[in-house]
Amino acid sequence: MKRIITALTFSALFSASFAQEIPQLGNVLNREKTSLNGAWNYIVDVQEEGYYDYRMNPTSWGFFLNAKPQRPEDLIEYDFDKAPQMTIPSDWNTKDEKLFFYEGTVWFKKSFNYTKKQGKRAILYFGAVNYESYVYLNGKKLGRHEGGFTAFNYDVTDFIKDGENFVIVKVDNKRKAQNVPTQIFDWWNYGGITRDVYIIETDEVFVENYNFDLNKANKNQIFFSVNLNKKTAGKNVEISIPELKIKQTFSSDRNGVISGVLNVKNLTLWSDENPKLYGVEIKLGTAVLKDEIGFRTIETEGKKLLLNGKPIFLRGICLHEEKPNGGGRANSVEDAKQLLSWVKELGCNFVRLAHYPHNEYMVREAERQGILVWSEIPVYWTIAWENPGTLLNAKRQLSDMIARDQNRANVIIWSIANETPHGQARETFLSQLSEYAKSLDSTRLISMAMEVTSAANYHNKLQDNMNKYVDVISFNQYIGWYRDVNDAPKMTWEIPYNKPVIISEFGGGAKYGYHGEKNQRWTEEFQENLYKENVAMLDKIDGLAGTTPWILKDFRSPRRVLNGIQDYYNMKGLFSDKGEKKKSFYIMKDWYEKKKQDWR
Ligand code: GCB
Repeated sequence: MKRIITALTFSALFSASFAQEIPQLGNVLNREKTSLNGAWNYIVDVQEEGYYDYRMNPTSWGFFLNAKPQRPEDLIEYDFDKAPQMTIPSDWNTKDEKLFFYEGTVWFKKSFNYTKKQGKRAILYFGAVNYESYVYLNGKKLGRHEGGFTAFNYDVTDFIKDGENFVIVKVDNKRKAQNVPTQIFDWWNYGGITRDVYIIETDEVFVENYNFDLNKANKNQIFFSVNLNKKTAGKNVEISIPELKIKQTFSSDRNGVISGVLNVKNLTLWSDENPKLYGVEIKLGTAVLKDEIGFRTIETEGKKLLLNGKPIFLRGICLHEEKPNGGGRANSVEDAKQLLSWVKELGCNFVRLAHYPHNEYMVREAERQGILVWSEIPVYWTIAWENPGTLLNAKRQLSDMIARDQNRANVIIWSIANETPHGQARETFLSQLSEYAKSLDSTRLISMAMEVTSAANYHNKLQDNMNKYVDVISFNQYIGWYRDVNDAPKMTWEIPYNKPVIISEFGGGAKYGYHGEKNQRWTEEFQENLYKENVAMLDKIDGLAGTTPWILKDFRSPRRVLNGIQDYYNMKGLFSDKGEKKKSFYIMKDWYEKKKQDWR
């Protein structure tokens, strides 16, 4: 059984001075809540004037005070209510054309009416804010959060009022060397409040998070664990799974934890072919938290990957969290459905959600559709390996990612890094991350996208000291793009570890509708040929358990500046940004069709 994941320890360590930050609540989508999505006013603050002014005149100036002139002669040089509005959640880059390339500070304000409810706690929740945020309620600081793709929440019961309230968030997406990710990365640094904002209403004692796991050794047993927000003994929690005729009451221990085993019969296991979910209800007092949970096992055996004890081949694809058609950051069921419809057309049963945790809609929709998930934290390329704060930050992002998705049956791999240059400091850092991930969740597999470093005489040998810290060996290779495509047929591969192998990236760029000879860069024919050569080569890799080519659709990146071809898009998509299929799509689709037949 694994430990239930709450981010408590890390919240405490990481932002010790802000007492109101509480562990991330699980299953936020199904809780009683008021949405703060919608129109927010915003002020672009290139020079951090919002702070500077506060230092000059702390009684009235800091932007977070939302001050208004009291007398005609009062000087206040900002006014949120006269500032433009932006729909939240979103990213400022695609919502305001003046901010397309902007990386810096923007202040956001939302006023809202609230009626306090007797005996209820109010928790202010942010699904994600990229990258650093300072949050204030009615002029009082709640806390600071770092990391652009994970959720955080504050208990605001003592800060919220009856009647009008205002939340102000200072968002800063400037790149910094010690950040996770660091300064250089190959995707758009979409800034803003990019996921949902809610006030969640709970009882005084409430279920903070929970997990349910199938016992690997006995598929008639489900382990479960429920965490209350308070260390209170003797609280009764009723667990029901009506379809399995389970309805049992358990009592909390003195740590406010309820754990046990549910005995079940004739369980239908969740799989890519039959994504069966069971309605689960967790009742504490009159509060009922509902979820839909699937039960399955995921393990390795030598070079095999076993889902529910049976070998599986992962027919995957990488994707970024980006709306189709230049629309910026994705964050809705509709976005998820659109992107996953392309994934399905390709014949996939697996997605690598690169290179950071994606929104909850995506993971849940994939789960409903029987699509397995690789979920990753943005430890990408060169990280400040020797900076203790960077490690703490990466660990926090890891525990928050796990805390949110620990009940999703489709998530089978936690990835701790992508393409990190070898060295002692990197290994010290990553081995700690891996051990930490295992200590939080022993039921899933750990991996990371490695690189092949030696390729002498067309012999590729993977050598990475991190091999012992992962359950699945994954690596990226770009033969045909960053290396000559004619090399592909000559290549031999040696992966000297007795673990399943996933090729976590391969591919090359093409502009949809641009045609020519197969040796002409950027044509669909070039990319098509690259895919043909690659799949033929991949078939020769011993222990190949899956592939996730790079990438589902073209996506925005500031690195990709070739005019007339890239225009700030990475063009390696099998689909264009508008969803047009390039020729390479059909190569991959056919190959996956064969894999599906072969692995039946
Ligand atoms: C990689 C990176 C990915 C890039 C890709 C590329 O190896 O992992 O983030 O976008 O290559 O297009 O070069």
